Amino acid sequence: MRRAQSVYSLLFMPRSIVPPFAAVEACCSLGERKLFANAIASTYSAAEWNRRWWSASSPSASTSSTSVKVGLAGALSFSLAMSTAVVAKERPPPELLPKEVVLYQYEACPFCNKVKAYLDYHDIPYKVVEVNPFGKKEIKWSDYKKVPILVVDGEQLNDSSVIIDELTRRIHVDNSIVDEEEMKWRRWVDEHLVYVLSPNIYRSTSEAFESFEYITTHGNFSFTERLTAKYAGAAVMYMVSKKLKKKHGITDERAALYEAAQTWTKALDGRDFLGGSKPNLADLAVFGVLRPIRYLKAGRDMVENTNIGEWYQRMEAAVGESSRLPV
Ligand SMILES: N[C@@H](CCC(=O)N[C@@H](CS)C(=O)NCC(=O)O)C(=O)O
Repeated sequence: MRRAQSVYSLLFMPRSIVPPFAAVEACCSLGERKLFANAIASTYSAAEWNRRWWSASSPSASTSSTSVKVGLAGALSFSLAMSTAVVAKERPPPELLPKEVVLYQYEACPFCNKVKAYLDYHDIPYKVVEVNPFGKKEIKWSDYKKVPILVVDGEQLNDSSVIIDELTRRIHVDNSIVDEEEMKWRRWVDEHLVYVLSPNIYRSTSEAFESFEYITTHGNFSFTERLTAKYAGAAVMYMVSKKLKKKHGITDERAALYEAAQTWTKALDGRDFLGGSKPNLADLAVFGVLRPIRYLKAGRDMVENTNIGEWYQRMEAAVGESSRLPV
């Protein structure tokens, strides 16, 4: 795990190549669905977005007439609503809820998004402090210099998996059962899935721009940093992503993404979630790291070309509204 994490950091932070963009590279994926909706509002109307989603979920929908599409989308929407309505969020007993939770993060960081998916699903309210990746002055007080850092009632927790394990230990009344399958897939997320994302979101120059547009819009950058990161960052990451591909033996990044999505879908083995009728920590981890890319081209392609869409939609419904507190 340790090894994988440090390799990951190096992977996304070839400082020798682009020192100023270290953090941007480290966080190869891109922010929450809700926030992203604003970013893409100028590109897709809600109706257009729905159309894309549903035509992706159902091959027949994309080839049929508009009216059939609308009808099918409605029917699918309805049946999905029916099938997801029963999945309630898991709320910890109020007496176990922490009183104050602060997440130090980069909006686009996959590890931070894993933690957010966990907090959202468990309805644990949290404040967010967006760290400026250039100076990191927001975490000057900490010896640990990566994000996420979660401060729970004044206590600092570092590293996404440690944070999730520790919160689970605290809020779950019965957490004695070790689920090997869940652990295996959580490791798969940290050791495999995250590595496939970066080459995909910086795959072409236009995708690199799309990614940096989001990163720089939602991260904590000054005006000048934003401009520099956006243009130079996109160009650099386009090139760096080619190196990353090679380093991880990826020949076709999209094929690797689709394969990962199909591998995950296969692991579900007909269940709604890996956890059965409700998500477990592996479901939340996969969802957390995919959520930021879902509405980028890579994520759209993934949904259109694999069977992951229905599970993803169930997860969106199960995780529900974010419990992030307004500042
Ligand atoms: N194993 C850690 C990895 C955290 C990590 O690598 N975070 C990146 C951001 S995605 C980071 O903070 N890199 C250091 C930097 O930006 O300088 C975890 O799971 O939380």
